[in-house]
Amino acid sequence: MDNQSRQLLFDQVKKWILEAGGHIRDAIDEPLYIDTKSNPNDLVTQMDRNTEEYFAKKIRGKYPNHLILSEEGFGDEVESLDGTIWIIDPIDGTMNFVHQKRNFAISIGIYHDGIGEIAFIYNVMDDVLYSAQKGQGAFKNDKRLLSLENKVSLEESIVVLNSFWACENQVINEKKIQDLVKTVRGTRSFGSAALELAFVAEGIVDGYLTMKLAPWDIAAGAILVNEVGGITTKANGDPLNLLTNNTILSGNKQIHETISSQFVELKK
Ligand code: 2AM
Ligand code: CA
Ligand code: CA
Ligand code: CA
Repeated sequence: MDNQSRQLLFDQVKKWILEAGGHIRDAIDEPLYIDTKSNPNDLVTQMDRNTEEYFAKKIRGKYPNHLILSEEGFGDEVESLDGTIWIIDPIDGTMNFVHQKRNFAISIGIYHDGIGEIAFIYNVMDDVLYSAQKGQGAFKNDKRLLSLENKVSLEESIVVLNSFWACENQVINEKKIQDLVKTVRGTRSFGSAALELAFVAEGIVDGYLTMKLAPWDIAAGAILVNEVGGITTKANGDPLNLLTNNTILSGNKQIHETISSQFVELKK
């Protein structure tokens, strides 16, 4: 994608995401209709669906050749990363949205032939917009984010980790995760993968390890982290596959290398 096309697209996405966020803020105290999906804790509301439908209509109206890969069913059956693909999570952190009415985000990553071109993560209630364009750095509102410092030791780092993975589980050796918890300065869990990746890019946490995320959870965040010199891969260091679920390890390069080589032992 050339710089001018990317900039035009970027400006359009920015307008739409701010508008969609405004709609959510305006309706934040209206009654929610909450359904469950794969299990009783897997929530979805009319706001998730309405927001995704808003983007799908706008995109199909203006960019009929683009494809949409999204969570709530308004997107396309995307089977390859060829062409221009919008990877959208209309509300990332639905549990936070329902229980806290804050700490959730709209996440949009735009990929062209598999290359991350544009990223937006919008913390709706705080009105904080993280954004990036390929090769041009990352921003928090109008402020450019600094390059990640690679010399932070694990002992002085804060790592985002859901405590679930330190409990007995089928996916990762929990003893090693317990070692990680004991080694780092602190752990955090914010309940929105998109915001957690944005926090890695902002440098307010140093790493993020989790075992199951969908493409729309990570598409924008991986671009943001990349633009500040960090790295996002599967937990074992393999490249991400944006067409399937992934395990995730993100952070500055040093923390990434230390965690993946010393603390990640997958069970299968
Ligand atoms: P969501 O709110 O859009 O569903 C919560 O720790 C994070 O994990 C959120 O980003 C949440 O996204 C995501 N998440 C929740 N359930 C998931 C699942 N079954 N697969 C992948 N990601 C999930
Ligand atoms: Ca969900
Ligand atoms: Ca999500
Ligand atoms: Ca979602």
